[in-house]
Amino acid sequence: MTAVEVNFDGLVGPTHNYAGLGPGNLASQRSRASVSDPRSAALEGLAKMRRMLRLGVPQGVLPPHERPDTGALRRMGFAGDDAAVLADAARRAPDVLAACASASAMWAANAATVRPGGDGPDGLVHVVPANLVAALHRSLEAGTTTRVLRRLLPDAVVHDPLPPSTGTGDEGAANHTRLCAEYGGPAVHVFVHGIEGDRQVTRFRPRQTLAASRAVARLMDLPGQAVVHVLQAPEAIDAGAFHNDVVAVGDRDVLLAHERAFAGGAADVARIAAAVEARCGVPLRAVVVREAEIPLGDAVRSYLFNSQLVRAGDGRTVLVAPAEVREVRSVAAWVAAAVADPAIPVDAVEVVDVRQSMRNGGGPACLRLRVVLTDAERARLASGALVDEARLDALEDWVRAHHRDRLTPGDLADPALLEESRTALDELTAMLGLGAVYPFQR
Ligand code: SUG
Repeated sequence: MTAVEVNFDGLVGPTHNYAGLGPGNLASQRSRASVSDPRSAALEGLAKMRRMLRLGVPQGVLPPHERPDTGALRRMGFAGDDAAVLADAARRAPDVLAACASASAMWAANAATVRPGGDGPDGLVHVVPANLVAALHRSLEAGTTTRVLRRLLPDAVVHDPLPPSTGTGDEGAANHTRLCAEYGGPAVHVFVHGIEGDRQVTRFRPRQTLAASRAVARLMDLPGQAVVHVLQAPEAIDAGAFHNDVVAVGDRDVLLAHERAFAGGAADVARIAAAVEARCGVPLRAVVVREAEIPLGDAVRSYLFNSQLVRAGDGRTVLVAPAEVREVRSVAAWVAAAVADPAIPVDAVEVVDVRQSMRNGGGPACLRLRVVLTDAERARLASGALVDEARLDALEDWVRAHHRDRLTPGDLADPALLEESRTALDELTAMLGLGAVYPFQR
């Protein structure tokens, strides 16, 4: 069956800010309390989408969530009208307000894990929205994400998120890679987790649990031979790889990973390769980057492995990398050599500037959710879900009309920001043909 991979990017919301909220996320910690620029953040995201479109990769969008989440603030004891809730939270619990104001739904790789229709017996696309229980600000995303995905993909089976508990922490596609010969053919799903049971050996608390990965694979009704579970290397988590997509990326039969990404090292890569060969009938083209070439710290600082590895419309394999790869010497050297090296299956590298997102630990790959769809499935998407150049122009206008170019932590309590945000989202849901998805619209 022919199918293509559609990238759905999270649109950056009007409250994009730096609150140091990401557990184990070094960039987010470093940026804490600095001034953000939501308008540039959103425009950078749209510019990246335009680059993808021009590469011939179908592109969709996911809307931001309603923030600050006054419903969540009320559930945590702040009362009165919206302005009173915001003011009281700012005074008594600024960290809680920051969590409820985060625009973190922009990192769509954490929205869900997706199984293409062809990968299971019922022939339907399956989606498991992530519960994101590792941090308050992200756990607030699950409900709206589930509603949005149900609207967006009316024919898909969109499951409920896994029950929320520390033992079932699920961070979505950031820890999942689907490998195959062709998008529409048989595939192997690689699920990467940071912790098995409750024996934590890392300094930073791992976010994805084996129990969650197993549950997601079960919900997706994947045959045993199509699933490989891999444990993250503890040193990768402690170096800042809070999600596996900070140290590994795959596309079709290509896997690009740092040698210190997986606990089992070469043995894990061999297990993945054996599964791909058996199930997909092709050898895995694995590119394992050695510590001697790129030290783990440089990999995390540059987010090289958080590049999007995509099949361009002309068939080339393109690595869409963050601009920071040029700024870290070992990485810049590797990238320059990679394109010329016939042993590395990357035909071109395109550099994109997503600095506003990067300062919160979100690179190009964090901003997108990959959904493999057939033509028929694509035709059934919500009307405005896919973008073309004209729609991107309209979304840029929308950003310029609604997003501020400067936001400080103190601004999060401004009732005008909440109003601006709601006005923006109301307009956006109409543009995307999503109907009412936010609490303030119901
Ligand atoms: O969960 N940052 C996000 C970044 C997510 C990146 N996604 C992937 N790797 N796929 C996180 O840590 C920071 C928000 C703040 O600090 O204000 C944050 O949540």
